[in-house]
Amino acid sequence: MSQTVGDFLVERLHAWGVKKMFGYPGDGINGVFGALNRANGKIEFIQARHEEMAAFMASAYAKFSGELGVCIATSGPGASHLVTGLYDARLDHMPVLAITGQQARTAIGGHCQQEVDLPSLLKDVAGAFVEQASAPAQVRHLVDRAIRTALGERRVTAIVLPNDLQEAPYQEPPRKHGTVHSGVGFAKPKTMPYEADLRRAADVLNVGKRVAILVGAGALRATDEVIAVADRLQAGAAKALLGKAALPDDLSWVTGSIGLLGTKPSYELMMECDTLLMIGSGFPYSEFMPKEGQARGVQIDIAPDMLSLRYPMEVNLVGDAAETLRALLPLLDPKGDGKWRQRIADNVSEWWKTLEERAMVDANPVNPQRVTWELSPRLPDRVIVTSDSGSCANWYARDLKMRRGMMASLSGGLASMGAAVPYAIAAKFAHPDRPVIALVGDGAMQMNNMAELITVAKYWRRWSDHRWIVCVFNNEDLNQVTWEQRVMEGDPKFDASQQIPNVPYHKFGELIGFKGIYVDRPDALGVAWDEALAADRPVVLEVKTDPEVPPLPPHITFEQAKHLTEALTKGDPHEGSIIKETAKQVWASLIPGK
Ligand SMILES: Cc1ncc(C[n+]2csc(CCOP(=O)(O)OP(=O)(O)O)c2C)c(N)n1
Ligand SMILES: [Mg+2]
Repeated sequence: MSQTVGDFLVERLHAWGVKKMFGYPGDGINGVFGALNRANGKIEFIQARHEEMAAFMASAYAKFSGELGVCIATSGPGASHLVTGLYDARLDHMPVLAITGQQARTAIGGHCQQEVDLPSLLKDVAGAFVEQASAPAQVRHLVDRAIRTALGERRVTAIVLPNDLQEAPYQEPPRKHGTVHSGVGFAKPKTMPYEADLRRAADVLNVGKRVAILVGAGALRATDEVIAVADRLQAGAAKALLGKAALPDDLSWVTGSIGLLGTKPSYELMMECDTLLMIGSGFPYSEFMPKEGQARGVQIDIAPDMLSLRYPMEVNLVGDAAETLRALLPLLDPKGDGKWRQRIADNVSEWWKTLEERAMVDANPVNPQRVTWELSPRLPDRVIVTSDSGSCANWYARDLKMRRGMMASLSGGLASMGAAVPYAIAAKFAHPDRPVIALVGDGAMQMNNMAELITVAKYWRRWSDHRWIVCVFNNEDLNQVTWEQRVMEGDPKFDASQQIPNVPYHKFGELIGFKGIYVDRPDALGVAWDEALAADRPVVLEVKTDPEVPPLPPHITFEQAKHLTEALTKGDPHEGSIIKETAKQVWASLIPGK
């Protein structure tokens, strides 16, 4: 059989170094699946339960491996299912290529079954490059450009392949007018600011007396460099959610997460600094940043469009974090008396005590903060942790102490529910020898994570480390939003939208061959984590948690507090069960600095 366009596509992806592809089949893309089959495992196909999950996997694979993520789906519904997962990659600046099928070229425009205008549908999310192929000789440069653009610009790109074209004989572009002759290969550039701009940055940083650093995902591969610069400047450092693994939490001057899900020392660091150095972060909430004019700012980012976006910076450096910091370091003067850093360290150690107290408060039946608090010291070396969007993201952000060598991520920019399990699956395909833990709310479990456990059941035996744990926070509530209704809007809980059915998640795990563990007593948590981490197979650890423990920001505003009070007095159906101790914590955290 001569080489089809499908065969060529697989061959070309392989030439680009693509090793894995996440997706779901359908007749609109059968020509490529036939080719994948004929290619005898040259590219491993990983079958998700749903195309959105495959796109989340591609996004997370890019995050955890540092390589291109690839997902594939059929025409029409398969392609439209991909969209949310692709937006996750887009908003977190991940290089992802989506390949989708399409109706036959002869049928396009004919209101055919499963015919969707895919270039238009994908135009926003894959705006950097989205093309529908119409001739065999075109496919070579479509693949080359789509991959080079995705890698070079850290964007989502898409190729739409009509199904008849996939089966057509491949043809190299003939040497004639109107053809394109592209090639394979991309070498990541070393992106560095000019010396004069580094000096301007150093001038700002050298005169600062109280330097605050904010790191994000862009600093994940610059841990040593950030530490060296922070030590030289005697600075404290806060971490945006996607940069959680950029700095270990056992350093006394690391204040942990920032923002709504963040810590009080991070808030204080930002409110009290006179100089801000922001590295590889698009952290969106400016109310957690210094007030305009309070601090002089220097920012380093690989993407020019992310500079001076959240705070007006004096020096804006386009550069790779590690390279730029390495070049900056010799220009920085060692700083003074260490008082600022000591103050930060004192705040941090105070805060860890507060977190412990909060985790130990009695709740009905289990305080969700205790779940992550007990996990934190038990985190195995080199673990990869993922979290879903929901109240568990608060506990993930605050309670888990990262150590050197660990990885952690979630759907950051899009903050989509349903990402934790596909992220944790992709983590295993990127690093089969690492233990993986996913933290998930029951709502997100019901939405789609539960089905994706079947994917784990299908593949876990081929992972060299079998530890794959999903911890489900069963609170029968869409709790993060319940609290947002109460605190942000001052409304009582709307049971019709918030209450969700009780499901025995651990039993579902057992049904499909996992170990199931159920915990409804706080003192059983430690043992449960130990058991889960010692298991020889994937685990569903289900914890019955209390929905009345508020996942409030470290410092909530007076307005929000007032709304909370109103909600409590306006006949919230759960008014009576708001535990007294928790209410006290809430009030204690209202006043900044207290
Ligand atoms: C796809 C999607 N839909 C809706 C939301 C809004 N949302 C954010 S958190 C949340 C509640 C999540 O509930 P659950 O998973 O049970 O976690 P909990 O907050 O109860 O711990 C909702 C509805 C979202 N972020 N993503
Ligand atoms: Mg819930």
